[in-house]
Amino acid sequence: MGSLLDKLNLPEDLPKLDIETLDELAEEIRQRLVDVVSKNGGHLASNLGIVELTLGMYTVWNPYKDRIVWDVGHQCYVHKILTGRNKELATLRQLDGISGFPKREENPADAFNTGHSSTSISAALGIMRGLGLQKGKSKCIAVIGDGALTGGMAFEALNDAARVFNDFVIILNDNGMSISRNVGGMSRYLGKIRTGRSYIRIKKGLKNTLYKIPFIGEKLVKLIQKFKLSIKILVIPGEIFEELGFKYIGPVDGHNIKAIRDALQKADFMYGPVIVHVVTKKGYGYKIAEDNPDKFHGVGPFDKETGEVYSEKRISFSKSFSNHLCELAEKDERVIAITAAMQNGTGLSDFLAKYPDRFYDVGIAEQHAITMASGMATTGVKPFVAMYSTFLQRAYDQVLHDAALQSLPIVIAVDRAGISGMDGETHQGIYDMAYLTHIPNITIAAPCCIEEQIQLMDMALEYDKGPFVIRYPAYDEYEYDRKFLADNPCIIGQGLLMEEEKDNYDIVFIAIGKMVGTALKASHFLKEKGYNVNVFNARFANPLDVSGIKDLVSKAKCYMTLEDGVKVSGFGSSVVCQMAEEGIQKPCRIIGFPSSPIPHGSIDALFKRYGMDVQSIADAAIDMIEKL
Ligand SMILES: Cc1ncc(C[n+]2csc(CCOP(=O)(O)OP(=O)(O)O)c2C)c(N)n1
Repeated sequence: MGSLLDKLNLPEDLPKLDIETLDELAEEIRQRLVDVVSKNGGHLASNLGIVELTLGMYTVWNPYKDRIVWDVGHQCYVHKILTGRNKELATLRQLDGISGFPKREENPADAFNTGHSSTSISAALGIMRGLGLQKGKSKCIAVIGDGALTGGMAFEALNDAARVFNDFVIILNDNGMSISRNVGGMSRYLGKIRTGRSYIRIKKGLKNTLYKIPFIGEKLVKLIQKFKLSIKILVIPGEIFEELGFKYIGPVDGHNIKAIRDALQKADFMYGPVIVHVVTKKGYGYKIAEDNPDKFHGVGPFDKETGEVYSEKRISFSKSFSNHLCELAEKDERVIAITAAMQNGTGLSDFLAKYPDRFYDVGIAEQHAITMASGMATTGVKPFVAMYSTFLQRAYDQVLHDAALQSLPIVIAVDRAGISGMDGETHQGIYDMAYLTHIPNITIAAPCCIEEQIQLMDMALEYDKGPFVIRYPAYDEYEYDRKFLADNPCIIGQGLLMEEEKDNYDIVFIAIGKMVGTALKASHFLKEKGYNVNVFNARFANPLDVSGIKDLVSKAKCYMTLEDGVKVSGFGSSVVCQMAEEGIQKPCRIIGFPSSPIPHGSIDALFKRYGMDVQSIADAAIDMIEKL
């Protein structure tokens, strides 16, 4: 471990250090980031890009006294190193280790928990208003990236923040990137400021054009120079923010600690809301990440010398989704792909390469994505919106109000459904079945494997009676009998009995999605112990195969539902509710996650901790049978 990080009392010593020492410290932090993330995985490029900015901030503000809210929070590793967690960084994202996101419960310097994008300005404004009421003296600061600034909440908060008079600072960390290249009008505007084009070109261009106007040209230029304000909006960097009501400082070189410190000191002295526009480079200082900022945005363990990621050999659901969507697009011109800033994660980069005119990245704007897709569906095109389960939470109302109530046939491909693992509670995709199942006119399917996913996509393309959701995790985990699945293709609202039909079962497992494989493994274990078991692959959470499940449960002493989502209001609750309505009263157990937050950790470790691994399920089943 580097000597400065060991020697210094952080963050208190930072304001006393000279620039040379701060630069040296920046270097040490970078090495530490690469060391830890290459072993544990995590958000590397964003953290490398924000080293100098974080150091500069803590020469001016104290994170224990002032309140700093990190948007998304994925770039908080430097903050963690500087607030007493350098040693613990080795446990980053591991079960019971430190989180990869700010956590109030972890350290008082973490002012607000984040994970989903575009919340920082709202949260910091709330803290400021709360402290203001209590006559607090802290500075409230939101640090937001240009990617996060594309989210609707950020615009709502900017609108509100523009009228405050207190000490409120927004630091805009502008690297031109979301996970991939950033998109949209605001991004284009920031790009012009970054490159100085808005000021120089427009000013020069305007002057030259005016001069060319016969007789009055010269007079006009003088007049405009006199009343400079009238053309200010066109020529001064950050003028949009100033017109909204903010003071604007920038653009500042985000890798020059002195320039950052000077700008932030200036912001510190100002009254009212201030935006400091800092220009950074994602991956800065580690060439491999600088050259591939999207690959190293969020990355698994890798070789730090070569940058080679120790990646999965299995084909992911995202990849098969993307491959098959390209096939569908080739056959059917109606197919459109939509992402909310997650083109790589959802596998849509391949689609973009092949069908750029039929691909839309709308920015970090899940709500807009769903409503825009709904609008498109009214015109007869077939939008496939690919979104992580956790981020679809943002668009609940849009799914209900804009798509479902009008029975609009959009397809929502819900990726990373279930436990997503090391990003922790803000990113677990365990709520979607619970918050979607009750929506009118909605179909919710969960393939157990890639073959089923492909069949469901074909079905969704032809379906025209409402939104069609296909939810799937990163990988399927079981070696299915592919021929058996092909011989028994998906039919809407019908499940599939996975093993030969018998009577008088000791227990039947009613499983959905990824849990079908787990149920089959548990069932094999039970069979070896002499129990009579079967597994039902529900395939659909809505509409539920009530008659199929009823038949099977009627032949069993007891049953167990299995889902990789929350128990309350989820798949199992629907099954139990339906069985009760059908007058079937059999002992049952719902296997799923509790509603308490599920922390970070590997997927396997979390399944084990919550009693959802094969052995725990088999044990619970035996316990249930033996108690009958
Ligand atoms: C609501 C929501 N949608 C998507 C994401 C996934 N996500 C995490 S970071 C990120 C890009 C953020 O870009 P920016 O704010 O510019 O930060 P940078 O990593 O470039 O520093 C995205 C899309 C998220 N965290 N929250």
